[in-house]
Amino acid sequence: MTQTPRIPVLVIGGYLGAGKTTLINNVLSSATQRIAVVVNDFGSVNIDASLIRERHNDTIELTNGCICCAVGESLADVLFSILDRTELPEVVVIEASGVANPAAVAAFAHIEGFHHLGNVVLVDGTHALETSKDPLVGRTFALQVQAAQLLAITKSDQATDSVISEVKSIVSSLAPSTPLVLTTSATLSSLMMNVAPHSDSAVTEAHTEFSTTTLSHVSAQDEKQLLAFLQNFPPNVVRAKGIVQLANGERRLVQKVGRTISISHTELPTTGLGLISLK
Ligand SMILES: Nc1nc2c(ncn2[C@@H]2O[C@H](COP(=O)(O)OP(=O)(O)O)[C@@H](O)[C@H]2O)c(=O)[nH]1
Ligand SMILES: [Mg+2]
Ligand SMILES: [Zn+2]
Repeated sequence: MTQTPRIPVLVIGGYLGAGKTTLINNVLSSATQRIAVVVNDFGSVNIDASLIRERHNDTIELTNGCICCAVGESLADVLFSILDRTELPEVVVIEASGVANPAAVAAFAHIEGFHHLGNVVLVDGTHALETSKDPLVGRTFALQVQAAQLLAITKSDQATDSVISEVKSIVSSLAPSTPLVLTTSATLSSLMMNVAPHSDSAVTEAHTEFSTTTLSHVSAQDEKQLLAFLQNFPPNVVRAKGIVQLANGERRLVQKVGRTISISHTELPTTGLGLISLK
């Protein structure tokens, strides 16, 4: 009988825009292990997979639905197909969707052939005060924090010390015994070593408070017009991302998290804009 491989699975969770893709990209740029990345996007525009794929071939995308509930079965299929490979990855990293309960995603990591290393849950230092108190999404946020074996507060470079300490106290009150680190651009290898042993409980619910939309034909004259367009989104649009063409043919990667907008050059093809809104 051949020995069954047990591939460690690390789940990266955290609310919309918390910095999951950024973290994974940072890790991949210095990783020495063979890592397979599975990226789940709640919206239909999965630029995360393209952003990761720019640096990393072994990237599998699961778009248009959340793996902790709606498209759960396809995550199982992806994991089974990884086991069929002749050369197995040494680690599987799953980027959960921003609305997912990481505990429910982690349940898949108990498929035979894998073992669950842990859930690293990112908390956006610049938005967590609002998100945690929001009547619609506060519970999603709390479930994510409580599912963590390791918590990381991101964007600490963009928030004041007093905001960060408030975020810390909210997070610690939700998960008093979970280790918490502060990052501007954490590396997963150092995070992984801090993931403690744990047990999982899977909670699966549909995320009825969120809806997704794709604006397929967004174009803008220039960056200024693009910025104005993004600033005018109604406040219930909590996340937007995509690649948009300007009149001069150049393309821009657009990221909007809450009120924070970033626009940067990209050579990737246009995707339109994927929006996630609160109903
Ligand atoms: N200033 C700052 N921005 C960050 C940090 N991490 C992520 N971001 C930005 O936050 C936005 C959302 O990041 P992304 O990784 O796509 O979040 P995800 O939706 O959780 O995957 C992007 O514009 C990132 O550049 C950080 O540590 N500091
Ligand atoms: Mg992402
Ligand atoms: Zn889900």
